[in-house]
Amino acid sequence: MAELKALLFDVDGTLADTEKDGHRVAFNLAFKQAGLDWYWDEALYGQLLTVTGGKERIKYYLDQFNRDFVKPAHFDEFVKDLHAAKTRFYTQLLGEGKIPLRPGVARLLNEARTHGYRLAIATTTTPENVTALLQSTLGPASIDWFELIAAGDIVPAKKPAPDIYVWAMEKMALTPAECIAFEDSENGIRSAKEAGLATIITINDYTRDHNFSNAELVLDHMGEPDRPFTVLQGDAQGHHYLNMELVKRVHQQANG
Ligand code: XBP
Ligand code: MG
Repeated sequence: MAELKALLFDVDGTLADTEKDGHRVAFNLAFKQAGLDWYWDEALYGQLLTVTGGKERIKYYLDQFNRDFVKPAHFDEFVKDLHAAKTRFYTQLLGEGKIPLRPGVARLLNEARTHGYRLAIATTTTPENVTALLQSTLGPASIDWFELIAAGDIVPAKKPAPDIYVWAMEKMALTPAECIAFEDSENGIRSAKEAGLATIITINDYTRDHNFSNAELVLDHMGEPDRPFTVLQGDAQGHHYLNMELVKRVHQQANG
């Protein structure tokens, strides 16, 4: 049986609740700055999350929810510029310390490092967004905790395609049986599962009704010793917060 060597983390929704008060707000600021009258409220944004990737999401919005908008010439450039502005607003919001890590995330990362596990990020978001989040929550040195930050357009097919996980494991010379993934969404678990990975889910408000039937474990959050998680699916084997012992057991059972 393969030994667990690496933990692969999604970012948005998993490490932090970035969507509603981060990405969504940044998109709206970018639209306003560009003189567009578009506004993505919380409910609409939930629907737009069907599509991963900010540029892809803007195009999906226009195709599905704002068909009257007359697309300018050089449409791809227009979307790219709008998205670059969104990234500036988003990283600025993170820099202001507005978005904390979810419960248990910092603790689990520290424990994994102490025990010599390899860490990596596999996300569809823009690379600058990942470094800004790590910097603002765990400090500048934390970027080096991660052997690899696989992010954004590095693979053309974003989640739910498995490509970002496959790419990360190839770079790290690891097999799926040597890794475990942490995700929060249906697109995320589809990507991780298609890449052959055991997956632990922590849900959030946007993803609680998603289909996680093939997840090894589904929790409301990772939990802390004084803030137990609720198990929504799977067996937490008597644990009340996610630590490396439980992660290892989940991995073992999935790969046994
Ligand atoms: C995250 C996303 C991202 C962000 C926006 O998905 O879908 O697109 O919402 O980021 P996951 P960018 O958590 O599955 O990685 O605007 O930088 O693309
Ligand atoms: Mg996510």
